[in-house]
Amino acid sequence: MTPEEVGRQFRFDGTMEEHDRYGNGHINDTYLVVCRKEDGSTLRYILQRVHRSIFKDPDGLMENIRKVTSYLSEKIRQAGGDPMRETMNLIPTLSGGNFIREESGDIWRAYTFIENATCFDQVEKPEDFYQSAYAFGKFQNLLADFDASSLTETIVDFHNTPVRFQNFKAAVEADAVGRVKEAEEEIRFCMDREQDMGVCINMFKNGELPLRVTHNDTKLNNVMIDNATGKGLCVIDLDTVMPGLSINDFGDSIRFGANTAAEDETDLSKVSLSLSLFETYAKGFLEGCGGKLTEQELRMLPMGAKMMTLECGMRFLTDHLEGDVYFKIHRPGHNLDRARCQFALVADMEKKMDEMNRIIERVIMTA
Ligand code: ADP
Ligand code: GN1
Ligand code: MG
Repeated sequence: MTPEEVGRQFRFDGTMEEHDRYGNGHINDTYLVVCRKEDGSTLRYILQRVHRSIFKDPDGLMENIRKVTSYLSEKIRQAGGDPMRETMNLIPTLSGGNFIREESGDIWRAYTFIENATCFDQVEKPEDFYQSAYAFGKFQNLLADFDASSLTETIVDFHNTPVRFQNFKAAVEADAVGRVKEAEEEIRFCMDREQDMGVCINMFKNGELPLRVTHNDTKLNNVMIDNATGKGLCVIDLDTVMPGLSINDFGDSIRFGANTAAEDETDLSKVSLSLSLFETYAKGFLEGCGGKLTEQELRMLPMGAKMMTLECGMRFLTDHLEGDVYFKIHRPGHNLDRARCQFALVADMEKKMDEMNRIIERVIMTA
């Protein structure tokens, strides 16, 4: 179905006039829709196609989002906030559901567009990074009493790094599109770190790290910063909200935002971990979490950063070896470039592990 055909099936206020591709996400097909109301004014919405091949249980996925957004709405209302701006709001369909299913199994959903707020693709000001950290920490904090068992695991083993490692090895073995040869160095980089893969998940299995309701995809462009106040306003992209580890939410933000280069930078001399941004984020995240993290979680935050970067690099590399079937790419070899960049960052994090640990100690002391 075309976005116009789909758009007609949602309860938009006004008539759909325009739609354009929007945003820089790697997963969904996102459109910005403009509707004209009878009085001549316009309203904007986000319309998204969610792929069946990635999210295999669309009903479960949308039910998660419905439950989490209504829970957050209530919490925000109680705190005197504005639920229309501080959380995502699904638009119902004409038949009263919250998504449209195509024959292919792909689904479409719509949200109100959050106006006068920005999603950044790179840190422009440390203050924005601090605000994003606070927002992600607070998101976890607000969901601390949410019944995690009522959530579907929308992508099974999403941050199960040993399983990701197995998938990676299978992709190397299969060499489906003949790209193993050109990626030998990157493959070796992962193989050399086999011992690391289970560190976080084993601590969870041993009861050393608690399971929480987490976002699981905490990159900077999944949070909106209010243009007027400069504050972190709304956490978006809720497809992977499910039980997970707090250190992974922390770590994925560091992977993306504390890199001195873009996620797909090809000049690897520009890639490094900014310790100053690491500290900025740690302060914001701990404040947002409101003192709820355990000592072990705090201690493992630097490891979370390294493991999320290694896991993500391995996922990009796996996708490259499988023929770019998962992440959207914008040029040939894009996933390999992304993987190389992540591995350069992992190598720098390994050098800076002691400094990261010292920073966490300092942030705890001053919290
Ligand atoms: P993906 O899973 O592909 O990353 P997202 O849900 O993150 O998809 O959406 C892609 C982009 O669309 C976001 O980075 C953001 O810029 C924009 N976006 C998504 N939802 C909204 C919204 N409700 N209001 C304003 N912008 C939005
Ligand atoms: C994807 O959806 P988006 O672009 O915010 C991916 C994340 C990766 C990220 C890498 C559902 O995030 O897990 O860390 O790309 N999301 C999914 O940039 O796989
Ligand atoms: Mg996104």
